[in-house]
Amino acid sequence: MSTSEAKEALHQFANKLASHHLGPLWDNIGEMVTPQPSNGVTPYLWKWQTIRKYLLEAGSLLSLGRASERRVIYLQNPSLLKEGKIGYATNTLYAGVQLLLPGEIAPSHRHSQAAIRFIIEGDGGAYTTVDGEKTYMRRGDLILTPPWTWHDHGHEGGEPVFWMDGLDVGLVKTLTGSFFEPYHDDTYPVTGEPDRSVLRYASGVRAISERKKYGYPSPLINYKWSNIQKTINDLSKLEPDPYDGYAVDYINPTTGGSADARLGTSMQKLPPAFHTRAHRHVHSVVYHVLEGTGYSVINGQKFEWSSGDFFVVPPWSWHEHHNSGETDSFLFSLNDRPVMELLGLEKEDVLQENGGYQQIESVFEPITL
Ligand code: GTQ
Repeated sequence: MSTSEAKEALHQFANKLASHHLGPLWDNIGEMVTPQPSNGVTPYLWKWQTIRKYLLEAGSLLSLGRASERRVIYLQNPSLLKEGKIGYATNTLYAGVQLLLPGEIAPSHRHSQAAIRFIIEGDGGAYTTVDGEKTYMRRGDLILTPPWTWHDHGHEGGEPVFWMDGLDVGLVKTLTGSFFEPYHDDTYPVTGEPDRSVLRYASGVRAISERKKYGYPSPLINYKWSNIQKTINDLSKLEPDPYDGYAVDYINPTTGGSADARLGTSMQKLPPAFHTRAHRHVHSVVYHVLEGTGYSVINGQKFEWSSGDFFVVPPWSWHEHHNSGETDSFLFSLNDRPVMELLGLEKEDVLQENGGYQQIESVFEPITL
């Protein structure tokens, strides 16, 4: 048999297999077992002013109730929008921004996805209840809604409140683990003292009544910005991390592990002119700029950001951050690192060339209003 005849015979053979819904590994191994993580997810950046403006517009168009459930505009990474897909921020992570107007209630429900909220704008009058514990939302707070806990949001204040929602929607969908249940009433009964977990666990100590609690979910549901900010500022007296600046992970105070078992959350401070070195890791990240001005270089592309913006670092992408403003920058981020670590898939690589900094090959142009 000549080479071309042998090729043709194999091609015919593959067709024969296909008619029985069988596949030849020798044609597809390269796509299954890639030398490095590759999933076609590209970095992207969304401007805060666009999201905020459209949310206020949604505020006058959409009323809240069971028909709408939540008033959220979410990040649709264009690289994940192919083939009629609804698109998330990365293949595992979903992030959106929710608007609640004074007096409104986003009705109680529970789901198997883990959720976190990071408060962007609020006067302290809005709250979430998590299995009956009511906690008030202030700018910069991180609030946990562990999987399968009842939660509703309400607003006793006078100004619109905006917060970031982060859920492991893509992960749970891929693993086919999604369950959802509405509560039979709009609100779940509030029990006990509001913010009791904050009162019991602030500052890394715990009330002695809590000694027997260990494991997931975290008994602390609101990581107050005032506490986190103080910790990060204290940390700034020490050496910064070269890849992340002055950075902390939000942790479960009973285990020392990630605050949420599946969703990783971090806060990092970059002082003026601070420039982190480039690294890459398997876990993907959604960043939200709490404060400051600067840029990040992701796979050679420059993404300029300022307060309120969101951007995505896909899996295994080189990235470094630079504060180009005159005040400290604070970056909140959501990631899937706990899952990657649990599954033994996490890996990190640091850039050796060029002193650890990437060459900027292009500048991302965000769509403006
Ligand atoms: O507030 O419970 O952005 O269930 C997506 C799903 C928010 C919520 C989202 C949700 C919620």
